[in-house]
Amino acid sequence: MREEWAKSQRLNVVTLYQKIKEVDPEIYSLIIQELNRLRENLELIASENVVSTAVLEAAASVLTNKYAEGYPNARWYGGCSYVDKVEEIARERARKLFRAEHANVQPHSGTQANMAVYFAVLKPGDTILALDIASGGHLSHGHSKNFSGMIYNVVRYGVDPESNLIDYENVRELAKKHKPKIIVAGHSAYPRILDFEKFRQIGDEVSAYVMADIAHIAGLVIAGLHPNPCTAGIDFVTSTTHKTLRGARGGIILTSNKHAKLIDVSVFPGIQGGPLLHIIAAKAVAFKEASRPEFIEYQRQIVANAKKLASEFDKKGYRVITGGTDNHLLLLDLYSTYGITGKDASFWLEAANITVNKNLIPYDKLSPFVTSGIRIGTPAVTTRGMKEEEMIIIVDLIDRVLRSKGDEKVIAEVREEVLELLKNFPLYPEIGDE
Ligand code: DSN
Repeated sequence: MREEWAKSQRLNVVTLYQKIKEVDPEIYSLIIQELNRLRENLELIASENVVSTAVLEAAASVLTNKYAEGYPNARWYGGCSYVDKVEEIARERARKLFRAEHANVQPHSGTQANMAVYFAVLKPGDTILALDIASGGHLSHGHSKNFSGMIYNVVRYGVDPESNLIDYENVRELAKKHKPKIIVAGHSAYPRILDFEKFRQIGDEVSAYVMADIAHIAGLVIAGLHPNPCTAGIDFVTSTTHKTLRGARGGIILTSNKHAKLIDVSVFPGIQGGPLLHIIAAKAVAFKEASRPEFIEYQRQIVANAKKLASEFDKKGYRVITGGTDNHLLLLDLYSTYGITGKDASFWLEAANITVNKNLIPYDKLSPFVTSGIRIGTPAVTTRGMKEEEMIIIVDLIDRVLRSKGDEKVIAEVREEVLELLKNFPLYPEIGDE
């Protein structure tokens, strides 16, 4: 009896899905449909990726049951001996990967990580200097409809109108003029290297804190393919764990010992209650995966693939913002060259099983709901094993859909070719088929 019970509790991903099927067929069916969508689509959203089954298992583990308000060895609840170890391991691995003195692995998301930093050092009305959204900035960097834009006085730096690169002299001028309490270096859609040393210098000149939001480029930073803000004297480094880092969905904050207490208190009890230990375990597993040599190779391929996409689009006459990319993403201006909006393009491409997102481009004249461009990223397709030769095919497929202006026949043909291509790159074969 006991043995049977024990056996029935031994969950793996497959049996877990079988339970959902029994208890909640409606949600089960949606999970399977999403699994099939992932399998049958070319995922080119720059902020998305596909985690390993080890990460999935950790995220679906019994640790979801545990309340553990506080930090390891200083909790408000009993029974935390194992989860304490999980969080210790996650923190240690994060510290090592990013060469940071202190890591907080509790933020539920990148936005919460940013919120914790702001709440740690700013008072309402204080000034933030951050990249504007059309130039690649993020909602939580002071968008007017986000808490950050509502609570703080936000001053924007943009990119140079010609090169579309960050103009550090302009950042310096604005910093001198507005005396921000914090300068934010980071982006959601900027295809070039960020110069953290320059941000640090500017921060020092005006006695401002500097926060680097490396949500998009965390994997590249770990692999040494992008400068590391943790070793450039940046005060606070925030990140998500699910983009190029390829871990469970969530956030982290990296900082120095000097600011450690400030940050920990700001995360808990400041802005969050109990941490999600199952997600922290999944982050720990992803950090372990990210410490392997294969991860560095994977990041190299992400960048090589993005560069290949950029050069192929360029060859076909597309306007690639900044003329290319140094990282995992590129931005295409479709409107000025072909009169196509980002909204239409992403809609047509989705119909052809190619997922991208519409995106503002620098100095965009169209609304954020329409946009002149699309953003394309390579983390997910690289996880599936694609290399430069597949990037050539992908550009051809996208180009055919866009040039046809969403012609149904072309979309149907491209969709078939996408499905054919994806057959060579199976996704989660261990989960099996419905
Ligand atoms: N929504 C993410 C992105 O797509 O860049 C950032 O949070």
